[in-house]
Amino acid sequence: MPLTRKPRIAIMGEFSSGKSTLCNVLMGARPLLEKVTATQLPPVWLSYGPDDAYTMGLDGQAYDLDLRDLDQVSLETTEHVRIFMKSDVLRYTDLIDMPGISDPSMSPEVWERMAHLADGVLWCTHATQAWRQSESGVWNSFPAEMRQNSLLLVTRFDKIINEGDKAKVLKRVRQETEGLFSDVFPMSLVQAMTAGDDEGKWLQSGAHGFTNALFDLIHRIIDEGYPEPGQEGMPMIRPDEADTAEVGQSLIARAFERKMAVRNTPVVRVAPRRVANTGERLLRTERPTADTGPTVVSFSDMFAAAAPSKRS
Ligand SMILES: Nc1nc2c(ncn2[C@@H]2O[C@H](COP(=O)(O)OP(=O)(O)OP(=O)(O)O)[C@@H](O)[C@H]2O)c(=O)[nH]1
Ligand SMILES: [Mg+2]
Repeated sequence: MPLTRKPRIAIMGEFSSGKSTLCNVLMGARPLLEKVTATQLPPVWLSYGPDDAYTMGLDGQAYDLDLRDLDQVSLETTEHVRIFMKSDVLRYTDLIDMPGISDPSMSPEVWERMAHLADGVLWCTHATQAWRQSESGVWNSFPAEMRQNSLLLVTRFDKIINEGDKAKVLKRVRQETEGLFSDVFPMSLVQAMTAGDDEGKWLQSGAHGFTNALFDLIHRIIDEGYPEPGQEGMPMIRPDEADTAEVGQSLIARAFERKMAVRNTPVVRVAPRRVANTGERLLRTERPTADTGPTVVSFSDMFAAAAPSKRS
């Protein structure tokens, strides 16, 4: 039975491993999020909706939050910060930007009490010290069912200069995390964030493969999830309609939109016909009808769709 609410994807990892930068890459650069990156905060739960924010206190009360006061949010009395904004990627999933798992300036309780909310995790591990014992310890304490809904990002990959070293790190991390994540992606988040219309840079950043995997993951969570208690029999959650006033701030969101069009294309069933076995493997991709646009989302498609920006 499918999920009746949006999936919630937590972004986790050691401190300074790129969690908030990843959030920026997903949502598109926004001044607000730069502030989130710069401040010691409890978990930040991001959802789609008209601009609004509150803090949820440990006393169970919600308190209005003016985002200009973000740096005054108390770690001692706040369970999480909730921010609503019309960022396209949030039409598909909620995101929870977690503090670092062994941040010396913060008790693990700060993220532990929110961890149960996550349906899946994007785990950021710092390339030059990837997959430390502390990370493996925490991840092993999570339910095994979450592994297939989670991706491991080897971030700051640009910090490893030598190609041989890159391959070595990736091989070791893949070996040590075998079966623990649905997939592993080396990424340069800074490169992805600053790629602009430079296709080479975007591809080199690793963001393209990650985007596809994330889209699939979100839909797997929806398709294979469970309805909220009391919502059994309710229809499956669908992405919010795009709000024309506020369009596509990230290339990832643009790519999602194209992939969504393909996903929503009804599959036309035709009688099977005999095909001579030529030994070639047939590509099992859905075939879009003529008016639904390209099946393969290329960088230039995404960028053409993203520009010109409607934000001014
Ligand atoms: N070169 C490079 N720098 C990166 C990359 N990802 C993140 N950084 C930088 O690393 C620093 C920390 O990144 P954040 O995104 O704040 O890390 P974080 O995991 O949110 O950190 P905490 O919330 O403090 O635990 C920032 O200065 C980023 O610009 C990357 O892929 N390459
Ligand atoms: Mg952060």
